Amino acid sequence: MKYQYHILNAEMPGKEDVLKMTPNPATKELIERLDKMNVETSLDRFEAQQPMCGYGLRGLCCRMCQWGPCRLSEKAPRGICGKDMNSTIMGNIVRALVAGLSGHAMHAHEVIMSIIAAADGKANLTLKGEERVWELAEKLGINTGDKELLQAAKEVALVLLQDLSRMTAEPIKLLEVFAPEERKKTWQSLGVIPRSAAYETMETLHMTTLGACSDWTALASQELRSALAYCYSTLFGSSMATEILFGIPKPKLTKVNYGIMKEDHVNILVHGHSPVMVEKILEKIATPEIQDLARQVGAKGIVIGGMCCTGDELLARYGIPTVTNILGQEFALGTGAVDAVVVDMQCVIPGMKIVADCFGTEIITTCNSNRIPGAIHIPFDVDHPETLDDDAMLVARTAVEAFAKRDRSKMHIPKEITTAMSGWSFESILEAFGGRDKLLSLIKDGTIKGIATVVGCNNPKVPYEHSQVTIARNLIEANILITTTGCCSHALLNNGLCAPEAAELAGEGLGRVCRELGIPPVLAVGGCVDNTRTLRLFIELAKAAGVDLKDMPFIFVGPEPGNEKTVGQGVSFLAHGVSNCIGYPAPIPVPIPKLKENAQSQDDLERGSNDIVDFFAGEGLYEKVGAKVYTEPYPKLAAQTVRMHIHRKRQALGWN
Ligand code: NFS
Repeated sequence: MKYQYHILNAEMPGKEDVLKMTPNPATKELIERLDKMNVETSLDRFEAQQPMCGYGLRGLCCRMCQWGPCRLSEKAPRGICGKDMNSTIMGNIVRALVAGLSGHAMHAHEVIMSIIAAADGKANLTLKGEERVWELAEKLGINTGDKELLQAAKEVALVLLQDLSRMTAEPIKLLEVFAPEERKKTWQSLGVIPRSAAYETMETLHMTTLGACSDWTALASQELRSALAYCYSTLFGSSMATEILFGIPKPKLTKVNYGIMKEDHVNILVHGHSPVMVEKILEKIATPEIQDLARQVGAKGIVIGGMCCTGDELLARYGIPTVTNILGQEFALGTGAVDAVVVDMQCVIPGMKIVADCFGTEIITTCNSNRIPGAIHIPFDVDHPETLDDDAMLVARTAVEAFAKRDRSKMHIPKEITTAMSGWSFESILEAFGGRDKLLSLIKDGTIKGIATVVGCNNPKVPYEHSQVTIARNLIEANILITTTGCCSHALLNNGLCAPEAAELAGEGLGRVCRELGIPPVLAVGGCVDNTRTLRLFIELAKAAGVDLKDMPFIFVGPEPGNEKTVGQGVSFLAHGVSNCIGYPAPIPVPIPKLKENAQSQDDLERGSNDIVDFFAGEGLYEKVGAKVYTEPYPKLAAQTVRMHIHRKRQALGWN
C-alpha cells in the first residue's frame, strides 16, 4: 500500500489502493466519477494529511493544558508538568472514550426525553414497544399495579435518565438488572462499578486535567468504569428507549445499496443516529399531501435511503433500504441524484456539504448540536416537542421541493441493488433459532463454532470495507455466526452477506442451519447502540451454558475503528470478558521487535514492549477481566486470529 508506517508496523492506503481493494463495485464507480469531476472527498484529504504525525499516532502528544503541547519521546520522556508516557497515552484513550460516551449519551437523552414528552402529552408520539416497557418495569422493580402504559413508560424512562445523570454513589440500575452476577462481582472487586454517564465523564475529565492523576493504572480503572457507564447507561439507555418508542424489530427481507435510488423519484437520504424526528418525517412522507407534492414537482414517487445508524434503525424496523456508511456519505451524493439529506446527530462529516454543493443537494439539519453552515436548519428540540409534527412536515416538504432544483446532467446511479434480511433484535435472533437452548446446542456440538460481532466505523487508514468483508467471509466459512451493527453492517449488507442466500458462502454446519431456517449467516442487529442486542445474546447464552461469559467462544471484531465512540464499544466488551480483534493499531506505541543488546546475528531479536501494550494485549487486562486486545491489520490474518481464539475457548470448554 502507498503509505508505510514503520513506527506502527502498519501501512495505509492511497486512493488507488482503495479503488483496487474496496469490494462494492458501486463504490468504485462513484469514487472514479468524483475523481474525474475533481470533487474532493475524504480520500483526497487523507492523502493531503500524509505523512501523519508519529506522536499523535502513538498517543504521545499531550494537549490537556496550555503549557504544551508536549510531544513525548525517548529524548523527552516527560511533559513539562512531569507527566510520563504511560499516563499520557492512557489519559488520551480514556478521554476519547468519554467523548464517544457523550455522543451516545446525548442520543440516549433525546430518546428518553421523547418518552417522557409522549407520556406527558407534549409530543405526538405513540409508544410502539409496549412489551419492552412492561419487561423493564418488572426488572427495575417498578410497581406497575394498575398503571397505564404511558405512566409505566415514564417511570422506566425516569430510571434511564437517572442512569445518565446520577451524582450519588449508587450503581447504574440497568447494570444491576442486565449484567451477569459473575461480572458484577469481578467489577466490584476491581472497584469499577460506575454511577452514571455524566458522573464518569466528569470524573474522567477531572482525572486527566493538569496536575490531577498521574498513575496510569488508576486511569486504566477509570477506563473500565467509564466503559461500563457507556455500556449500561448510554447504549442500553438509547437502544431500549428507542424500542419503547418505536418497537422491537422483527426480521424481514428488503433491498439495499446505491442502486435503490431512482432517477425519476425524489431521493431523500436520512443520516445520523437518533430516529425520533426521522420517524415523524417518514409518517409525513406517507401522507397524501406530500405524495401529491412529489407528483406536482414532476417526480414519480419518493425513495428514502438510510445512511449510518439512523439508516440502520429504519432498516431494522421497516426494511427501509440503506445505502451506505460514514465514509460512503460523500460517494452517495456523487450520484447527483440525491435531492436532500436529512441529518440528525453525529458522523455527519463536513465534507458531505462540500460534495452536496457540487451537485445542488439540499442538506437539512434537525439537531441543534449538529449545525452545518449553509444547511437548512429545522430542529427537533426535545424540550419543545409540541412543534414536532409541523417541523417534520416542513422537512418533508422542503426535501420534496428540492427535486425541482436537481441538475439532471450530473446524474449517475450505480445499478447495484442487494438483497438483505434485516430486523434482528435480541428476541428475534433467539426466536429464529428456536430458543436459546437450541442455539446453544448448535454451538456446543460445533455446528456453529462461535459468534463474532463484527462492527464499528470506517477509517481511511484501512482500504474501505475491504477488511470488513474479507473477515466476515472468512469467518462464516469457518462456521462462525456473525452479528453486525453500524457502519460495518452497511459494508456487509451491500456485499450480500446479510441475505439468506449467503448461506451458500458459509461452512457446512452454519450453512446448513441457515438454509434450514431461511436466515443469513450475518445478522444485522441495528445501529451501534444496538450492540446491546449482541451483548444480551452473549450474556444469555453464557447463562444457559452455565459458563462464565469470558470463557464462551465469542469475540468482538472492529476492522476499521474510527470514531471515539468505538473505543467504548471495544472496552465494554472487554470488561465483559469478550476479547477484541481490531484492524488498526490504537494510539499506543506499537512494540517493534528490536535487536538484543549483545545480538550475534540480525535475527537475534527481542520483542518490543511497553506498559500500555502489555496491559491491553498481554496479561494486565486479561488478569482483571479475562479478555485482551489482538491488533491485526491484515484481514485474512485477523480472521485466523479470531478462529484461533474461538478454537481455544472451545477446547478449554471441551466443546470439540
Ligand atoms: Ni458507530 Fe453510528 Fe458509523 Fe462509527 Fe459513526 S455511524 S454509532 S460511530 S462511524 S459505526
